Formats: sequence, structure tokens, C-alpha cells
Amino acid sequence: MPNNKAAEFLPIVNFFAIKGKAVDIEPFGSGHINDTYRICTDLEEGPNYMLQRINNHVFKNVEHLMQNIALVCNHIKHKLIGQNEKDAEGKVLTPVPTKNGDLFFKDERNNYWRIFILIENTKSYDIVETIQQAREGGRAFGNFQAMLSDLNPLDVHEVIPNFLNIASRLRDFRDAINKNMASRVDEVRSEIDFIQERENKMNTILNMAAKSQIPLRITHNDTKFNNVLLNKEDKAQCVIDLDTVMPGYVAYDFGDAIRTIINSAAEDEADLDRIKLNIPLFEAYTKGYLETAHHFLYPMEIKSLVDGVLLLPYMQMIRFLTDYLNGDTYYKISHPTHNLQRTKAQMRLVIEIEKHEELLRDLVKREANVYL
Ligand code: A2G
Repeated sequence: MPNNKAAEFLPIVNFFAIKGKAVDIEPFGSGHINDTYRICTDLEEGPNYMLQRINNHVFKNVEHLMQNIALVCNHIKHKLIGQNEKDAEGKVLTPVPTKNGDLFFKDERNNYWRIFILIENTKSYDIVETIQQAREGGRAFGNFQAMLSDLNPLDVHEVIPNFLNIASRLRDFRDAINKNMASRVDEVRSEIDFIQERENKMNTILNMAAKSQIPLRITHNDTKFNNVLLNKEDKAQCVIDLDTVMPGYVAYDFGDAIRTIINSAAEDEADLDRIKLNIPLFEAYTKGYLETAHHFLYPMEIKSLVDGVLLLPYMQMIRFLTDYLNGDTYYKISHPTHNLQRTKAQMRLVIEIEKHEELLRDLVKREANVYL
């Protein structure tokens, strides 16, 4: 018997060219942006599917978003097939078209929907537990960038303009302070000061780019560790959440992955003293990343990696605080001060990373020397 969610979502699922009949639809995953459901079909051998309502407040041009995803997924799938990979479908997302051949469906309430084939027998982790997981995460994102390194970054739409551009994030932040929509500025003076004290230092990557020292690449731009699916043996299987695949700099992906991997606590940890750096996990991620990416990286890109490690938690802090100041309009929250709690956790992480900056730079140099 179909469950309640199935009854609610079946009319939408019916627009898509899935195999079999959807019998069970349940909420799935823990994303901050889209709503995700798992669809089980009546077919014993599968496949099952993932239904998503795309947040079109965040992704204003869904057509461009889906074109990017199709381009990237097809490109990777062809490469996997060319490498004689038997399980290409298990190693890259496969969007399922509608019965009209479109990549998404817009309902009468202006909700945008899409479906992917569900990649079974995998798991993801919010917090990295082992050296092997960290190394596999590095391999997964390095390989992802490597496979896209022969595509022209300008063939990919910038679905959220200036998404990881720190100058633009700082402008939005100042704007939020000036508007003070939720009357919260007084409560966060020390966090505002912390951000302002570091503005100049955090320009390194943009400065390198302005001097053409690092090239624009196609990057994932949301490399939280839980966006890598690992198999039963904890081997990386597939990189997911491709919404923010856009032109970017490799240090952004490295920095954002390290933001979640090096932190021994959750992104929104309330007990700040639990936020400690796990250096062996940093080393393992770096090893895995360079193993798969060293062949296409320029020396200046390798040099920029730790600048990304400093920048991404700082930028995430700014984004959470901006949302808090605006009255929580962007990220899903689970309690009224959630964005503030996230801000403080990211701030503590920046402090910890700053204390260890030289060590992190030495470790990247050491790992990169293996390939000289
Ligand atoms: O939350 C979301 O996944 C964000 N994605 C990502 O950029 C980052 O802020 C993350 C923090 O957990 C989008 O904004 C599209």
C-alpha cells in the first residue's frame, strides 16, 4: 500500500520516466537547501530513485542548473565508460528525464522537481571518523575535478553569481549590518569585529586570480564530506550534490572539504571546546587529493590550497551570520539561534586553523613533494 507521502508525491513522480511503480516515498538526507525524498519502486531489482524539490529561491535559474548537472554527469559517465568501468551508474549521478524529455518538472504551484537514480548501498558521514575515509574523500573530490579539467569552465553556467567570491560575500554582509532587518546587530558585535579584522588577509585567492596566477576550473563548490558517498568498505564511490558545480578555483573545494574533515565536531557544534583540529585527517585528505589531482594542478594552485582552508570557514561564518542578521531567510534552521550557533562554531574553527597555519602549509608541501 502506498504510504502518505507516496499519495502526496505520486502525481509529481508520474511525470517522470521512472521504471516500475513508486510504492513508498519518504524524506531522505539532511541538506540545508533542497527537500529530498527517497522513492522505492515495486521492482525487486531496482532501481529506486531520489526525488528533489529544488529550492528556487536559492537557484533562480533551474534550467541552467539542470543543464550544468546534465553536462557534468554525462561527461563523467563517458569517461567512466571509456575506462571500462562496469558500474558507471553507481559512480555518478544519473538525472531521470520527464516523460517529455525535460530535466525537471514545474508544478502549478511553481515548485521545481527533479529525479535521480538512487545510488544504493552507500553511506555518507557528517563527521569523518577514520584516516581511510578522509583519504577517500580527497581521492573523490580530486578525481571529480580531474575528470572535469578538460571541459571549458565557461561552458558551465554560474548558477549563483559570485557564490564563493569573498568580496561579494563581504558586501552582502555589510548590507545586512546596515539594514539590520532582524535587529540582531548589537548581539553579534564581537563576531562582526572578528570578520572585519580579517578582511584583507582573506583576499589571497582573489588576488592570485586577478594576477592570472591560478586558472579558473570547474569546481564542485560544496565539498562537505557528506557529499561523498562511500561504499560498504568505506571506498569513495560517488560525489553528489552537484547544484553548485560552477567555475571556481581548486582551493575553494579543498578548503571547504577540509572545513568539515579537519573539524572533530559538527559544523554547528554548540560546545565550542569540542571544536579541535584533527591533523592526521588533514594529511590523509591531502594525500588522497594530490594522488588524483596532482597531474593537472599548477604549482601555484597547490600553493593556494591552505589559503582555501583559511578562507572557506571564514566565508561560511560570514554566510551564516549574514543569514542570522537577515532573519534566517536562506539556510534551513532547527531553532531560532541556529545560524548564530553555526557562526560561532565556524569562528572557532577559523581560530584553530589560524593557530596551525604554518603546520598545514608544511604538510601540503611535503605531500606535494612526492610528485616532484
Ligand atoms: O550549506 C549548503 O549546502 C550551501 N549550499 C553550501 O554552500 C554551504 O553553505 C553549506 C553549509 O553547510 C548552497 O548555498 C547552495
